[in-house]
Amino acid sequence: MVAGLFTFMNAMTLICGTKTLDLSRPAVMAIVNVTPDSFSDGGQLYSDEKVDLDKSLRAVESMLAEGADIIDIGGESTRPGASPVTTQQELDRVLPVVEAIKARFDALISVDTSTAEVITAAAGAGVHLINDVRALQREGALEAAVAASLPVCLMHMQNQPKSMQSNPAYTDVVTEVLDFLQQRKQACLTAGIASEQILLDPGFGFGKTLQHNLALVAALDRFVDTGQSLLLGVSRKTMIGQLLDSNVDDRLIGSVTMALLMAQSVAERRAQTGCSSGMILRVHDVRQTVEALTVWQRTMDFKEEINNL
Ligand code: 8Y7
Repeated sequence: MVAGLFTFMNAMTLICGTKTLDLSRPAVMAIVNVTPDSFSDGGQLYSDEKVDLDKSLRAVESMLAEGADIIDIGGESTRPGASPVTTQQELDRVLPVVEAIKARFDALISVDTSTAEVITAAAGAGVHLINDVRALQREGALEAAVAASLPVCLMHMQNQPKSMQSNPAYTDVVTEVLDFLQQRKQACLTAGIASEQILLDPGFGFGKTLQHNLALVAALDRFVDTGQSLLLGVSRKTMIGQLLDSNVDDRLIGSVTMALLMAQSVAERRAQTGCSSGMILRVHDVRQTVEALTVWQRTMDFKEEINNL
């Protein structure tokens, strides 16, 4: 087969413990917040101040049916201004949901956490990927991730959730975010995590103004050129709201459009450079994102086919 513009040169596979994730095409990570206070879906999976397992399982079931490749379970809200949770609270929120999903579905699960104990317990319960908005900087987190032998996503955040949106400032946002991610990647390599197991994420909205976020979207080529697989999340975020002047419930089309645009620019850069790494899009609206990606991919595949005739 001739590799054309929109197929990656060497289809890549992420080894996720007992499962593998095909990253030759953009993968969709579905957001499942088991928090009472997340910004767009907080409390939806809560009843009587506790995680509602039945509701959570129904949400996961639909997301899988809609084509989610990964289920991302988070027990700490990182929305701007959110208060920290204790390790015990996080464990109590996350573990029962992970265990229930494992018992019922054959899903690829990621855990959204920065806490060493949660990484270790979640890995013990059989999760497949670690998604850390603090890039494994917390005490013991890197060691716990190494011991778990799972892929890790390192995300950039300026400051902490409580204060990050008060006055984000950079001299050169793209270079600073890239430098940080390279430095955290190096720490992971030194600790013994393989390069192919490290995903990088610019962290849209985490200590960033609209201008900063748009500068990062415009510079995706430079993130692709790191050779690492990328995880990108803009779903329902404030940046979409700012572009549309819309509330969190009216950001669906904007979020899907931005996701598709990022998928397109990453794919194009990869085709130009022959880079084989993958991309994961982290979203709330699985069905709509999968539909958009499918239409795009099918069209690009057709174009490639006729160009190869
Ligand atoms: C991201 C994330 C959130 C993101 C990665 C939200 C946990 C806020 N955003 N993880 N988490 N990347 N890797 O809007 O952009 O969902 S929480």
